[in-house]
Amino acid sequence: MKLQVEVLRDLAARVLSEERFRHTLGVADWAEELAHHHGLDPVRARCAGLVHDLAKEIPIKGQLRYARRWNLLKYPEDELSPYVLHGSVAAYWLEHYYGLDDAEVLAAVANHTLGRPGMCPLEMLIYSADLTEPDRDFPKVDFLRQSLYDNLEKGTLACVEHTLLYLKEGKRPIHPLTQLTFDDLRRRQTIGTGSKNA
Ligand code: DGI
Ligand code: FE
Ligand code: FE
Repeated sequence: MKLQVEVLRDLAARVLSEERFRHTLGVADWAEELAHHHGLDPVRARCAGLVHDLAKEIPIKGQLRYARRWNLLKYPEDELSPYVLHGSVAAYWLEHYYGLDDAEVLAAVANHTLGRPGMCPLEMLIYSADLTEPDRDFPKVDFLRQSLYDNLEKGTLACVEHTLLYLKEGKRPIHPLTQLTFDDLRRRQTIGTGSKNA
């Protein structure tokens, strides 16, 4: 399937609750704006934003069933915190049932909750836009939005750091990919390649 904003928007509107659809539009708008600002493809950013949470409202048992059937379980923690699976379930669904063949958009959808080491700019954009879309409201959100505007890679590092702190404060288990993503982004900053892709 060629990337068609209207098709993906209609799909999201059909599958999601009103509230989740509103969040989805917020992510799509903000990701598109950041993409323009950083010289990335705004259509891809909008499309990935529109479909990133497509599997979020499937009951958790169903998400786990799909993840097992489609071989998407990679870490023991995936089953312990199965609500982190909805990105990879959505990406598989979009690729295999809707014929979406844009590898970057699929990766951005798959990795929007946990990230991964070596994220491309579109993956960083969706991970971060998801956390900082206009409806999000927490004390540090304006700081994170500004950081993302200034430098996508540094801003994404700040977003992952925020997620780590939030999970630690809530005494929730840290998924290995969240920690690996943080370590990778920090290493990229310290070896001085930080702004190349931002
Ligand atoms: O789907 P959204 O709510 O829009 O946002 P999301 O896909 O980023 O999911 C957010 C949830 O994912 C939030 O409850 C925190 C959780 N999460 C992210 N990283 C980790 C995590 N949960 C655990 N246990 N461990 C993680 O490393
Ligand atoms: Fe999500
Ligand atoms: Fe989301």
